Amino acid sequence: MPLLADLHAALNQGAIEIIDLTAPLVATTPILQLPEPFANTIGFQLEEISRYDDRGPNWYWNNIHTGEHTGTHLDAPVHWITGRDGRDVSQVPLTQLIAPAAVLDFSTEAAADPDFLVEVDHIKAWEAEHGPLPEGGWLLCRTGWDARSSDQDTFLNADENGPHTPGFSVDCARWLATEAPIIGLGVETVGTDAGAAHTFDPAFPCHQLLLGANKYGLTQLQNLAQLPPTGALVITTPLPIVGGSGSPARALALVERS
Ligand code: 23J
Ligand code: MN
Repeated sequence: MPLLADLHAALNQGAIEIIDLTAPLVATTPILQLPEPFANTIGFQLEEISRYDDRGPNWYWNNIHTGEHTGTHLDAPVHWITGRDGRDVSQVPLTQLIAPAAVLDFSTEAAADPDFLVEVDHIKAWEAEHGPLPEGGWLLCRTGWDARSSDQDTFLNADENGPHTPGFSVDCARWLATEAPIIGLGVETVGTDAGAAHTFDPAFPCHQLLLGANKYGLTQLQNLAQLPPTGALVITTPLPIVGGSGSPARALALVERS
């Protein structure tokens, strides 16, 4: 079967384009800021071991310091108490690491209202136009928030009442967890939940309900604007951290160009 040779030729000829959905990992990569009394993740940092110097004359290398949930990353079911008996990040089936995506665009709504919440009806309206959400695939939600990802303050968009970033209503999170055929939810924001989701009932419903349904989160995605509403194939590569609750990941989308 010449399928892989055909794929390689299509990639080289540009008939299939590779879109990088990953935010670069730098010390200024935004990280979630939970309020007191909760503990927070560390950001990304390089610690130089040697750089063609006394410590190693012919070689350059670093230790990396990072949280599991720093930058573009995958949330595994065990990240949340509702998924504590579910998969850790090393246990994600390989077939789910290559999966189709539906791409929904709420950038207009999020620009008008940073607290915009996707409702079930928004998704049903999208399905009426584009067909059902992909079985075994991702729902990727574009909000335009990737344009803010180089600056922690505008990315988190917090005031005295907490962060203001778009997300999903409790009903929508429940529907995505229990009714939709998806394996997970991908977003451009710091987490799958809205900035105000600490005030929802239940709090952080995307985490609570989707991870509890053995589904995944994929966060801080970029370049979703370059994807078609249907037909993209997403390759996600979390590190196989045994027992890990998540991992930074390279996320790539394959898109057919005609
Ligand atoms: C821990 C607690 C709350 C949240 C999160 C983590 C995340 O967003 C995450 O990266 O999983 S909202
Ligand atoms: Mn996370």
